[in-house]
Amino acid sequence: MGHTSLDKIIALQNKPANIRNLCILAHVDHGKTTLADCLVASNGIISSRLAGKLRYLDSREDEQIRGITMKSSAISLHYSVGGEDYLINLIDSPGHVDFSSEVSTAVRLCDGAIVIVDAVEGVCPQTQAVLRQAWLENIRPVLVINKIDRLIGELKLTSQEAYTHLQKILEQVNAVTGSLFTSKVLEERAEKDSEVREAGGGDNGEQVYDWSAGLEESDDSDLYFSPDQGNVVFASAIDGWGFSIHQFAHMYSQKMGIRSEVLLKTLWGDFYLNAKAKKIMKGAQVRQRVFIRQFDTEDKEKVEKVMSSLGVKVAARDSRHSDPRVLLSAICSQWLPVSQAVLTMVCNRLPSPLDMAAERVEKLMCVGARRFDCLPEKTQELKRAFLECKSDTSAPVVVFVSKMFAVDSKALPQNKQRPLTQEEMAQRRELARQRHAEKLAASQAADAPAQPLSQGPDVLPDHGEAMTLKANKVDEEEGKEHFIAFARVYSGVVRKGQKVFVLGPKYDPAEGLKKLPEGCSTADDLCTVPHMACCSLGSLYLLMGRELEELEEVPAGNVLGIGGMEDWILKSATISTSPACPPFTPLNFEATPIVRVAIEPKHPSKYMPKLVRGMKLLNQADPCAEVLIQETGEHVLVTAGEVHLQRCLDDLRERFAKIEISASKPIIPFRETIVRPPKVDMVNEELGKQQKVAVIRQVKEEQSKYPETVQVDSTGLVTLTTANRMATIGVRAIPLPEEVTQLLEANSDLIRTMELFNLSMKEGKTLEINQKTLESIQDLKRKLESYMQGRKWRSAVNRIWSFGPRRYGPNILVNNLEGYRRPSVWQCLEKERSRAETYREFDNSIVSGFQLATLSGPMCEEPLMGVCFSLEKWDMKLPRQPSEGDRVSPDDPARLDQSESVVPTGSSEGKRRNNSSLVDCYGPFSGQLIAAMKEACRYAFQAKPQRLMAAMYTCEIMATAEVLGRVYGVLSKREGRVLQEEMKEGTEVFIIKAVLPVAESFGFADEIRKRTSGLASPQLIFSHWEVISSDPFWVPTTEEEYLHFGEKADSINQALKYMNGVRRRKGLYVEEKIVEHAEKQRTLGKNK
Ligand SMILES: Nc1nc2c(ncn2[C@@H]2O[C@H](COP(=O)(O)OP(=O)(O)OP(=O)(O)O)[C@@H](O)[C@H]2O)c(=O)[nH]1
Ligand SMILES: [Mg+2]
Repeated sequence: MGHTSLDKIIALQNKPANIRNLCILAHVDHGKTTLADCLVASNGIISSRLAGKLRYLDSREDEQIRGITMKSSAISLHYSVGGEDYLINLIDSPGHVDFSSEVSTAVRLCDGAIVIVDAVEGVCPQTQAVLRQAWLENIRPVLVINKIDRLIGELKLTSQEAYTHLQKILEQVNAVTGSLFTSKVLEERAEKDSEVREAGGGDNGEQVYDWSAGLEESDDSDLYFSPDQGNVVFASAIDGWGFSIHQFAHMYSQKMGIRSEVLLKTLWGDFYLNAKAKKIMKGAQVRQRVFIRQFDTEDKEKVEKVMSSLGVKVAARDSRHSDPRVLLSAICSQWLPVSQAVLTMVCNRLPSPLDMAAERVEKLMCVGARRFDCLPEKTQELKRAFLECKSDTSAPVVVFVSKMFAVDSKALPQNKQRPLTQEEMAQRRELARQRHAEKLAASQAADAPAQPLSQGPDVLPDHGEAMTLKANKVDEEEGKEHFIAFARVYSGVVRKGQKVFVLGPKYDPAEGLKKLPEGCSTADDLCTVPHMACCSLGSLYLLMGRELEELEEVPAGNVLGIGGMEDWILKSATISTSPACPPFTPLNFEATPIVRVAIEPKHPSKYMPKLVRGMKLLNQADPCAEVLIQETGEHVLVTAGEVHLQRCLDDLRERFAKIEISASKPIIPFRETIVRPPKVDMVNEELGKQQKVAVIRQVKEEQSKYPETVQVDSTGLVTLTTANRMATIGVRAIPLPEEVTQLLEANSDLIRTMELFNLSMKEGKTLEINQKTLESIQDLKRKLESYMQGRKWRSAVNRIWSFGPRRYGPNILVNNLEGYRRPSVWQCLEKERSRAETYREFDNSIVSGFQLATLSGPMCEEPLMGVCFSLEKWDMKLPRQPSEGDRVSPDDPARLDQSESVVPTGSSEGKRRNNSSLVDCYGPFSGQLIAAMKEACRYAFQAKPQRLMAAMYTCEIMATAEVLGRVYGVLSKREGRVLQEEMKEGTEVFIIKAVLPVAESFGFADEIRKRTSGLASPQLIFSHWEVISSDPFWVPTTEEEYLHFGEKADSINQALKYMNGVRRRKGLYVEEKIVEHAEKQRTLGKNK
């Protein structure tokens, strides 16, 4: 098949029933790009000899060098099967976990996915992650089990063993799908039940819950992968062959006259073929499996026979090649081309844009906690447009942009050298011939050497000049990166230059519809609605891997690139011609950006603006990278991992800033927390029984830690008075149980929604929260109650005052004041608000103080985690109502603090007056209270044993027995901990699961790779925070400790090392002795 013409593709774009939008998903290195190569080669875009070696879609240089894909890229292919022509919009995605955000951007635009699994490695962590991602976006997957050649070539399995091995892989994949399905059914069932209960139909919980009931009713049969269902292909992408059971069924049915339906059911399973009887028998001992035949390429005759019976012709140089693999691959790739097997499966099994499920549309249209039926009517009507996927002019245009990517201006079709047409080529040939002839003539007429060459060739230099002119123009343009929006049309037709609304993620169609006049269109240029902009689309492009083709219009159901949107879209956006269109739900990103580095140009004075501009561009071009300017003025880049960081830095250097930059060492995040007092000392002796040697010293130190205005009692209650002596507060810090901290971490979004609700209540508005979110909140509360039990936590959950930092963090403030009943944070769950509950004045200052205290702790100004502050005392001596004369002028600073503290309903007027009198020499009272609360929290925190928490990665390493020891060596050197080690069935590979502190992880992957000669390469995924057990402030106190560690106790304290590192970076005071007994050391050195 030759190169498909652009016209053909344009024609196909108008037939949504024959379009397949799909992406290739898999764990890293399972062969996505190699398979994509084979599919691309089937369209003649690259030569089939190079397929698998070229990795055409890995267009970046570093992708080629490192051998991993770093971005998702799309290509449109043509395929015909069963007399129908199909347009396949294929997106290749990266498998490395650092780039998992690119997978999210790809999955959003597709209706289906090819999930690849390596036949040897089986289901790996990223395989599970991508299956989940596909599931969350409601797209249908098909399976390709790749690298089957390795089963024969490397593992040397017999066909029976290979069958069992593959069967196991299928089971693993289906197990993942099954668990996704089960959790969904259970969720739906719970939802239904609660709806019934809500409607009053429930039996008050009398009935016994039968959780499996929902499962039995729901049909999940077509979810699973099974060769006889036609959703599995076995392939060896590198050799270009692959097949589905259907192909063999077809082949055998012709050969043996057995119906192919029967064959389909029996080719995969416990059956064998009795060749003589031409019958299929069950329960075979000797099974003749079709999918693996071992060729003996040495046996030339047999090869000839096989080739002729298959009708395959192989080029002479292949058959003579010394590597038998070349011949094998040449035969197989002609007999069973992988592209045919995969693309047939894709066309038959994956849905077209017309088959989009209503459920998926609703999910796309409902942002956050909103319900679909709460959306404005006009918005709900749009659902039909999605489902119909119509491309007539009356249909509203709906486009989603999932990412912006940068291309060099040279790569744009406008600036590219056009390939010559046939005529032009003939013309040039003619010119060259003329020139040649004249040259000949000139050399013959040797008497006229000085004569310039005749007229004819002059045309050429002319031509050349035009080219250089053009090149110059391109050079000028080169400085500019062009951004192209990676998008899909869901409804309507987009045209170049069309006017559209660009909707930001916070746009609310209800508000938009209210503000814009009835029946307004994009042509009216009305742009006063927040989060909505009006602009015209730039050029439209067909994405062809490394190339772009310009298009005039693109109908619904297609993936496309849109130029000229960089001023309107940062990373992703929804584009529509209808103001009723809601912004799509944000993409699900699996990776958390965690590696931060500070960046600086080599010559800051000269290049700072260039760096700032470059970082801005980088931010736009990468779905996951974050750039920010810290309070300290540093420019910080946050990335998902080391490989991602490297790519971002390269991009900055070479594309976006084009300057030399230097990056700091990664800034590692920590958390600060408190723990229960330990029962044993550092040498595992019980503390109570020991004689404390250094008690006196300690007590002295303890006292000197606190200023005079602060009192700390023996239970850790800190009492503090504001500077003007008007208020006294008492705070105690208590460590939260670990489960609670984890629960709060996991539910931060939910807590944020809840806090939004509470804030809007305070302002007298109500926010609609959907039933599902309410249930999750209820569930969160229930879980918190079950974890927080015992005397200490009595009714603590109901008394939660706030969460922090930023109002949704993993620390809580509890109201333990006698006689203050404030509205609960759980008020969204309450049907009615009790009247007795009102906010006390300055309630907000207490919250602000708590927020500040939890944002940066006393150890090294890192955020707190897992700490509960209980406010036990809050006395205020507020002066009486001031007289009129006390009023301050309007521009008095006292007015400022009104905005700071949101005042509860009813008392606002009173407070405004009070405030003015509270301004004393110490500044506004609310500010003092904030400061006092913050200080009190810090001292209360310090009164308890403090610990640092380190961010931890998990990693899975595959290694063979020989290198196992080395892997362990590297892990333990870097403070890693092995959680699990198991042998992969049927192989000699061990799988090691381990956790590793982020602080020790830099260069880890490289080191492992080097130490194991490239056999093991781990991927690090952020998993959780873990308390570092050593106390950074530890000094020996007991006799045993003195004996063990000596008086100075200068053995390495990991926590102290980390803490001082952070303090030093932040320019905080670091207490350490630099040189001790310097002379002695010098003499030691001499004696050596
Ligand atoms: N033996 C064998 N090797 C294969 C096969 N397919 C791919 N490979 C090899 O596997 C390695 C990874 O292939 P890629 O196509 O780059 O893998 P990928 O899934 O795109 O990797 P990422 O994009 O980095 O996630 C390459 O060295 C390929 O040569 C196959 O069918 N058999
Ligand atoms: Mg790849």
